[in-house]
Amino acid sequence: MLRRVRVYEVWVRLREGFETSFGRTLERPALLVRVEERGGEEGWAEVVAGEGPWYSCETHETALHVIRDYLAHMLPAEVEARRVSEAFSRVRGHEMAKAGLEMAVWDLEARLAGKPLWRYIGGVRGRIESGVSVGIQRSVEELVRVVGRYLEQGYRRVKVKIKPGWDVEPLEALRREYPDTPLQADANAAYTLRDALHLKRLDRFNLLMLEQPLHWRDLVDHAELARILETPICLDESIKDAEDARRAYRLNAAWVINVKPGRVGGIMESLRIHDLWHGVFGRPLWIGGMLETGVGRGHLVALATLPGVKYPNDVSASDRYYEEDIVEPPWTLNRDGTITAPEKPGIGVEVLVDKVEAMARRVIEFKPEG
Ligand code: OSB
Ligand code: MG
Repeated sequence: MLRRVRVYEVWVRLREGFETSFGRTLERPALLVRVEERGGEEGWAEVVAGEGPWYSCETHETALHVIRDYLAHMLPAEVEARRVSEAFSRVRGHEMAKAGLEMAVWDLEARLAGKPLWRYIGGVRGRIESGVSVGIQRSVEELVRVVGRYLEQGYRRVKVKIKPGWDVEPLEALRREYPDTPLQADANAAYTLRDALHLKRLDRFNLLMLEQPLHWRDLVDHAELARILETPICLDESIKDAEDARRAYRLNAAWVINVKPGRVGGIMESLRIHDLWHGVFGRPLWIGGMLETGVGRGHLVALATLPGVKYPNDVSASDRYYEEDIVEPPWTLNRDGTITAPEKPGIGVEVLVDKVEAMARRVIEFKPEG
């Protein structure tokens, strides 16, 4: 029985700017969702929409609007986590806004059951493989240095952001310096099919995969590109639900999917994609990140324990992103490049509520219906 929902708008500053083909981020909004149940138990999650509509159509402002004016009135007080997304089905899109509410209910429900969220959703491993996503740097030398620092810390694979003019050269330098490091590239939709022969040059770097090279809504051109490249194609932006995953499989547009719960509307849809892509199609996936605070990362850690997760994840330690996290304990990297999935209930870390309340620029509050 949900008694109250609060959404805190906080802004967090990254230790270093994060640059992709769509722009540079130094500070980002995080909408922290806190659901409270009658008995006093709480659940937490994070809306990952950015400041601008660059990675997706959503922004933190659209998410606040859609939560306050629509989703708040659709969330029943008496609801199971697995049914929250159904309650929102009349709203088209706005997956990140929906996911924030849905995932907070999952955290709450797992806590009420006294189970870690990862066990509650069917996870099978107590440690997840951690990779690091490295933004576009000022120079190739700087990139090689930054990557070297992460490898010393133990990260199991490196993903580098690429775009036209920043692709062959940086990857060549990384391969020269780190010949055996598991390496992959993410273009965030910066190319078109006309670049196919240029992208073919990446084949010689033995990348684990090439993530979202083409248009953010495309499947057909990715299928064409997949026939030309040896490097496996991974889709991120193009997969918004399990239906998209089915289409991608039918077209052979991707070998692997980067599942981000925020992008697909929450944990339930992530599980659907997992069960289809891995369970039915027998293909691998992994869990991506959106530079989450420790709150959102808790949900990513839980999802990364699922059996179909076969590659290292974009789930790094707290200190890769932030000077100080807003959870206790912060997420840390084990020496073997893994992150431990906690045995405590829910996401397994405590939110520093006083700190969040002090940081909040806006708070919206509502009582679920019923
Ligand atoms: O495309 O995977 C992406 C961050 C923001 C927006 C899009 C992406 C990313 C990352 C960061 O690659 C992954 C992380 O949270 O470590
Ligand atoms: Mg990506």
